[in-house]
Amino acid sequence: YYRENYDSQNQKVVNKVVLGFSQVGAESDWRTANSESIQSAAQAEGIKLIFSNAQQKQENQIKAIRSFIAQKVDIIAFSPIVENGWEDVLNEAKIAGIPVIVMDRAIDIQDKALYVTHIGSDFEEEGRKAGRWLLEKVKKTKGSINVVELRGTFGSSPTNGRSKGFEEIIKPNTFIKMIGCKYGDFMKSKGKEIMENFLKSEGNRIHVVYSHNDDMALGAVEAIEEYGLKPGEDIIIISIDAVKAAFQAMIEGKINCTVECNPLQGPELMKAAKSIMKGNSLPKRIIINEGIFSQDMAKSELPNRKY
Ligand code: GYE
Repeated sequence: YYRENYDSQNQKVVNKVVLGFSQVGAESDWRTANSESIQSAAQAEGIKLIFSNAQQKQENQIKAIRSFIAQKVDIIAFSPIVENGWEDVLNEAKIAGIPVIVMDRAIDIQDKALYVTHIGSDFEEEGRKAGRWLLEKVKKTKGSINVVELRGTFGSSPTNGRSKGFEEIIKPNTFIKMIGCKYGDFMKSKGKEIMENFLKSEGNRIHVVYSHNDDMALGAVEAIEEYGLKPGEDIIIISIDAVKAAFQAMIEGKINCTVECNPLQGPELMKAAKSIMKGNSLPKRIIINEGIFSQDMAKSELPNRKY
């Protein structure tokens, strides 16, 4: 995909469109699939991609965006690690005249004109789906149901949305009790660690784990097994993302359900980038459609999974 320009001698120069993308990190299977989707879609569309990994640190993302501005890229896109703190750097992009696309995670900003569009999932709805599934699962049980929540990254939009949506469904049902929540940055190792701590303090009182992503759920599975309980039977596990490894765990009976969050957003991003270059306007919000999968569907669905 090309952009035409005229140089100082008024000669036409044709360059590939350059997209600077600042990625969150490489914390999960979801993220790996998302990065691959962006890289292959850029190649397929002939867009030159400058890809930068922020290792889960906002300051690295701010630096990356500043370097995209310095390199005079055509478009900047990023998946913001956390929701707040983007005013300054996005104002710098605006002054440089570079359009910005927010992808995957959302930002919380007053001046909505600082980005063109936000492409990504509805995290609150994912949380509601998880909550509704749990309600259905436990509605006939007697006594209270104790839930621990493995949250993602503090201040990130998927964490905020997934907590909020789940709570909205669960709260009116007072027999379901949230007995603890901890942040595990969407990483398997941290999911395991925080689950170990929950088991140490709460032990057999835990009936349900609600994990904000599959990697942390898989870490929790290990912790529960090492503790001598059966994940998926002694403790119900609800997760989000629906990556292949979670399907494998569902087939083995160790995760009960996973809400889909589709990482294959590269083609949508390139489509948006091309529209912007053509001067077309875009909707402020582009939502990715998603489903939910439980153990009974895992075997038949696994061969269809792309990530
Ligand atoms: O659920 C998690 C990843 O931002 C939606 O980030 C994404 C989340 C995803 O690390 O696995």
